[in-house]
Amino acid sequence: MRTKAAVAIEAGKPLEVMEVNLEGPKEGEVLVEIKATGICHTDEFTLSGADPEGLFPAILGHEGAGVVVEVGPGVKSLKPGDHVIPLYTAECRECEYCLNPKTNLCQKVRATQGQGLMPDGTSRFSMLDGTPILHYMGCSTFSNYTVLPEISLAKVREDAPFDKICYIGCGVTTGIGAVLYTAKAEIGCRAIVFGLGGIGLNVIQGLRLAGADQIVGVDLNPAKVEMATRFGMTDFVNPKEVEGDLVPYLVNLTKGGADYTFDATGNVQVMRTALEACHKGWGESIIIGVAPAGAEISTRPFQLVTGRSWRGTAFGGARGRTDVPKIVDWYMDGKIEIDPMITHVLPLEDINKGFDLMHAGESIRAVVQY
Ligand code: NAD
Ligand code: 022
Ligand code: ZN
Ligand code: ZN
Repeated sequence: MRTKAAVAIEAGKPLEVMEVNLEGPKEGEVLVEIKATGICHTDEFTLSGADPEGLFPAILGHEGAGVVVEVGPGVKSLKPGDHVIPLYTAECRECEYCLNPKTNLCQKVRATQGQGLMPDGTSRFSMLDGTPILHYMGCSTFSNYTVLPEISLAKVREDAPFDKICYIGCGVTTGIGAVLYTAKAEIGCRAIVFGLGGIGLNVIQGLRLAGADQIVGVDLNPAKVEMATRFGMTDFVNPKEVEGDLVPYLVNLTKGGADYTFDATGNVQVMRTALEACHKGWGESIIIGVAPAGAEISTRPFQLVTGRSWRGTAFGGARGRTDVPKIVDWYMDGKIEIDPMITHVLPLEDINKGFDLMHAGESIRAVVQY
């Protein structure tokens, strides 16, 4: 078939909206009509050329929601008409990783996904002249129709609006999951969230859900205060307005250090501050932000010897097929909010404007509606 898609032709160039060829689903694969897709940081990271593993030409996009159109041979868990959210972290439920409760990093399709290919080692997308186009993070949601492995789709309820739940495909689940699945934060805890963007705001609402007593937000941009307060932030700190070292200031504010800190900036200096602002003896710091290629973190080992832990999370530690449908329910039940964070809605033709808005820090989340 043919479908309209925004294609990343090469690094550093805007996406080009065009018709492309899409082959039908093979063994274990599913054809999905994408109804809405969010524009997230890593799409821009890849398009800009900063990602050393970035491949071209490719159809980017890893945050979306849509409807199953056709299932390939052997597909048992989905049927045409089912509503789904694509998963850049699959859940096969049978690999060594899926069987270990300590991780969500299913490895079943990891190798081919990283090469921009389907599990059989080929691509379903091509240019009208036949040039192959690569998949991206197993999702390629910047296409009106896309093909994914069955294990890379979460089936969700049919009354949930696509233009909102697409955000659960990355930002919402990453932020809330980091609190509930990775940190397993307890009622009454104190926490600090560094970076109040599309991820940090969801960490804040995850902490509110967990029953945290104190939720300190840290950001260089005071324009983030209003939204963060709405989502549950109790104290705001602008590092530019703190005289002297930020660590003792935060330790004092949290009465000895935070039980949990979260980096949602991707800045390695911030990651160090986040670790050191943890409480002696038990504080845990969780890295969510993806740092530039080759970056390194450092601290004095004494910080760890004295009982602080440094951890990280991918996709909030969520097991997509199991946890994403629950998060959609939480949204529909009013336990979490999404609507105020979707600051812009655009047609596919304007997708590059969405990247500009993100770059300028003007959007929390821009969503493309097909
Ligand atoms: P964003 O740009 O919307 O937000 C980042 C925020 O950090 C901004 O508000 C900015 O003002 C603030 N900031 C920047 N430098 C700062 C500093 N030195 N001190 C304090 N605040 C600072 O980005 P986002 O969409 O929220 O994503 C945040 C990070 O999370 C990115 O690195 C992204 O790649 C990563 N991410 C990771 C995962 C995962 O699974 N681990 C998933 C999604 C996103
Ligand atoms: C999503 N991310 C950033 C913004 N939006 C993001 C980027 C990378 C990861 C998670 C979220 C990530 C963390 C750890 C890994 N990845 C490796 C997991 C593994 O090796 O099993 C990651 C993922 C997918 C891909 C690359 C890196 C990919 O498909 N190319 C989950
Ligand atoms: Zn993302
Ligand atoms: Zn698995």
